[in-house]
Amino acid sequence: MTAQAAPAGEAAEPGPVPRLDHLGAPSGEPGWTLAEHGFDPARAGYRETVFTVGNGRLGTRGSLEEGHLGALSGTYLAGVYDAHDSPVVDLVNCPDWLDTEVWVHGVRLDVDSAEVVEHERVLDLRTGLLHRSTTFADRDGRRTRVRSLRLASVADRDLAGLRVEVTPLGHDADVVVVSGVDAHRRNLERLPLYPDGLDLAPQQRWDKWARSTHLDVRGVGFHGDGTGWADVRTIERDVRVAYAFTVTTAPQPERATDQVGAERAGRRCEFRAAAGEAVTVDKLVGVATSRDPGVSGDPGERARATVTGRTFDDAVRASTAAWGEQWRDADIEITGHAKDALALRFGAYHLQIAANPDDPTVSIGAKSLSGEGYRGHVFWDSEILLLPFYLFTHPEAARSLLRYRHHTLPGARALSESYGTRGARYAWEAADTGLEECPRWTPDGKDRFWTREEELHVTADVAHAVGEYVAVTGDEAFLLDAGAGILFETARYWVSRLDERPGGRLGLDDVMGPDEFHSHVADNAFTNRMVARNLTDAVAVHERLSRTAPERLAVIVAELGVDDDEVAGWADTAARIVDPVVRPDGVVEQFTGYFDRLDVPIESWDENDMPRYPAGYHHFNCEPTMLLKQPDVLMLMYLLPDEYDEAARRANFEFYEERTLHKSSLSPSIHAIIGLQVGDPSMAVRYFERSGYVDLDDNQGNTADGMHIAAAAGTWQIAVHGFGGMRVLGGRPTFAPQLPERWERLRFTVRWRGDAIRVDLGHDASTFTLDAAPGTSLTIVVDGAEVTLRAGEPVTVPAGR
Ligand code: IFM
Repeated sequence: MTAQAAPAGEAAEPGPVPRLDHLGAPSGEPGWTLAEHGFDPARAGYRETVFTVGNGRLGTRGSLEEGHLGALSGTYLAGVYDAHDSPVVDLVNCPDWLDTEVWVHGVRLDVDSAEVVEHERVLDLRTGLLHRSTTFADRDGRRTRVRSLRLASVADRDLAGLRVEVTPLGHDADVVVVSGVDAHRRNLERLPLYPDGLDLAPQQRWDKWARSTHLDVRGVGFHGDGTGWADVRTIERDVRVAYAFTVTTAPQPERATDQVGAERAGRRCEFRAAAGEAVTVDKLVGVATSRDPGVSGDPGERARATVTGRTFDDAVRASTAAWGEQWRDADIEITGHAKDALALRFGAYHLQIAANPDDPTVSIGAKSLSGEGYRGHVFWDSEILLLPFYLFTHPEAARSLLRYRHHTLPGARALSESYGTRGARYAWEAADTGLEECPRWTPDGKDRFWTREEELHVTADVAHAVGEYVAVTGDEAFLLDAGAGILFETARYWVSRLDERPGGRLGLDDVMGPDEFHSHVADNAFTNRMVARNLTDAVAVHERLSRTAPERLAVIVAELGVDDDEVAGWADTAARIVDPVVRPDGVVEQFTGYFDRLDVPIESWDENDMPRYPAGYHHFNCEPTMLLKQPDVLMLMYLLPDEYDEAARRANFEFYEERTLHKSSLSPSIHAIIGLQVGDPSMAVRYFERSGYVDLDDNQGNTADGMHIAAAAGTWQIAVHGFGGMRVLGGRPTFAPQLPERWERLRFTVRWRGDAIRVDLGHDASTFTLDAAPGTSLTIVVDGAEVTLRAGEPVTVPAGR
């Protein structure tokens, strides 16, 4: 999917913050707001994505409430997938709770049928509130201002709300506001095949797409107490989704009626408003589904209970307070460079609205809940790019991501069985069941993806994440609940999947490493090493639990049918996996025969400083070359730092960097960090921009499809693990700060085993404060030297001691 490219840097302009003084102004603090000035149809899809509001349970795109030609509105509920009418499962575009019409003097106000005199929106990252102010003029020149405020509550993830305020300016008016829920929804399905070079207006962008229907609308209407409702069922998965909504107004309308269509219900409120007099319509929406874990009861009744007795103001207050709590640990602050600072906060905002710590049955799709790109499917992105952000800022959310992999173990087992192997094989693209959801072909049917069959490494990546989680949180109980099951079942898978090599060694044929330009390869270094680590981690955890929790371990192994011989077999298998070929200069061969491929130089870069394909090459014909889509050996060195020293990292960085095209938004961050580790800070700033500005500036032209959420997390990793030099080494948090010149300070929090380290890094000195119960102490390592922190006592360490 593609969208028109945006003018670089536009969203990041700090610019004047509009004075949206109703309903609580946006904070207006520099670095905390994302603003839109004027309505531009060509940028509307991009805005819809970046202005998404959410809470991990639902995400609602930043579409204008009244809709417009070319809009792609969407509310997505984590875990609500359906495969009816589509070749692979979709994250369902659920009923639209924004649905609002505003009529003044009988004229409908929207950007297509009225003139837009002024239009401003501000997303307040601190509060998660999206503020809007639009002044329309009708054909007779009469102006009316429409303002709105919306939220997806973080205090109660079943609750969302919208306030719309209409003010006739300089004229008395009959004002009608219809506010409700539209359950008539479709997912984008297949790109139309347009002749090459056809340039469509943005209003027509989605016009001819095939759409898929996932919802059977069981009914919409109003209860006797005036609460509206919409009740839908996903056709293939049979998940019930219920909405309930209340509409309240100020002042009382002259007349209020319920409008009930086949798939849409709304309250129609008619006012007589004097010039300059505002009418306000509040809508609170409760959402419940039949798949919500840990709750019982009719979804319709639960949704209704969510809105009963609630007011919009209370919802705003509670959610704002909850955001304040979240930001305490999630904030990442840069002083000295406004755009970099905004890039990090914007990313941290989107990462927070993507995760739900309370739902262990869902993970985060490649576009979070902000769009339909990749159909909401879950990739290795979750464990490798996203997890560290949550691990160090919100470990409860990290735990949920991993619990999702445990929850979907039955699907992973079934997937393994379908390939004739044992244990659990995680899907390259997963959704609600853990079964494989990755398409085989490009949407036009021309090119074959091999990721589904061959990107096996995701299984080892999940296992790796289990170890990371336990190391950082110290949550050993997680191993008993879920982690051991994941490790044992994945270890078992590898034993049955590995291929024989001469001399009793083992390897893997027909795989694809993270670099998706090369399929059907043998002994991809990344995959082989990660598999070996998966096996040895399983053995280590088995050994540890046999000492610390033998009775619980006995239950786990009995359930899985694992015995001591099998565990010994994992250790033996790990030791027999072939090591990658390493050249005398230390460069690791990405897979067998890689060094014999054509060495095609990268010679040009686009306006966003991203490498262009060399002439004649594209995504599907780089196989015979040494060109990389994204880091592979470097990713290995990033994930397993104890296996490769600095000299190895440097040699491989120098070799692979100049052959990497970064055709994945996951790519630049890893290059930035490894570059910093081997002493190349100049390149790191360049890579920071490539990663951090990808959605802020829409520099890949496809932000309209949803956020590149892994890039947001990768950008956070550049700041914390790269410039902050924060790593867990020898079981301790270590820091080796090297800030770019254009930053003055970098501040963030690292959650560590239930406590928090507040980190404030500078060029000359850095300060660390342990936020923990009085009397607690913790030893960290800064620039190679031990530093002991005591709760509440800041310690300042001069740079480069
Ligand atoms: O998981 C990634 C993959 O590494 C590159 N293509 C996009 C996927 C989803 O982000």
